[in-house]
Amino acid sequence: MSTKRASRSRQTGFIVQAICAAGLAALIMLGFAQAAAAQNRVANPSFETPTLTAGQTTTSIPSWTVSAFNLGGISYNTPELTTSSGNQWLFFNSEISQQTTTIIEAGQTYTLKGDFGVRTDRPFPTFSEPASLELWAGGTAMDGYVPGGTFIGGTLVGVVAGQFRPGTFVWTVPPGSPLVGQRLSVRLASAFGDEIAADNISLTTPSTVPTLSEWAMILLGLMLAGGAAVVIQRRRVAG
Ligand SMILES: [Ca+2]
Repeated sequence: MSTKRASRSRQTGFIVQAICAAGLAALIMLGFAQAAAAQNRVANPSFETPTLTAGQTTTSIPSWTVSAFNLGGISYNTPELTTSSGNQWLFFNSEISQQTTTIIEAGQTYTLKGDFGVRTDRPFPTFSEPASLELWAGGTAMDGYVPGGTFIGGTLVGVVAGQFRPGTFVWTVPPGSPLVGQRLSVRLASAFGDEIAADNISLTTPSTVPTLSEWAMILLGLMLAGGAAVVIQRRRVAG
């Protein structure tokens, strides 16, 4: 192989590496952007604040409002009930609510999720669907309720001793909805007043359509790749 050809081969190799690096960077940036778009709108969603140690419980539930009748709080994982979402979970026997900073947008789809369970040493249930996961619009979150708010909808989750089971409620804002512009709130309730546990609450919007900044990053990646391809072509012609 001649010196000139070897040099050209090295240059081509470098350009190919540069294209791969630019493509990888664009993908990473896109990944971050999509993660941001799927951001959970619920504060203290997994009840990991305040931080407890094994065996501890607290009646403090930051970022949430709680009914005066509630006898619950936050517990560290116990042998009677362990969650896959962090080290702590909520236990309650009445209502708990939180107003998010999310404003209802026309045509948007909101997905509310939560996991519910009960300790093996608190066996009930006579009833099969005791946990209520609810989405509300407007009003103010107070004392575990959303006074002045509009109940959008929700789901009932039957709990099983010793494990958390998921519940999901999806709402797409209908055309002409008078709720557009109002804040979304999340409310959890123990439908029959028995102690149940909750964890891993999330409120998200889909990220299937790239945002303007995502399109900009895709365009940047394509321009870098296209520019490098032109350079290779020119060097081949020159060689
Ligand atoms: Ca948790």
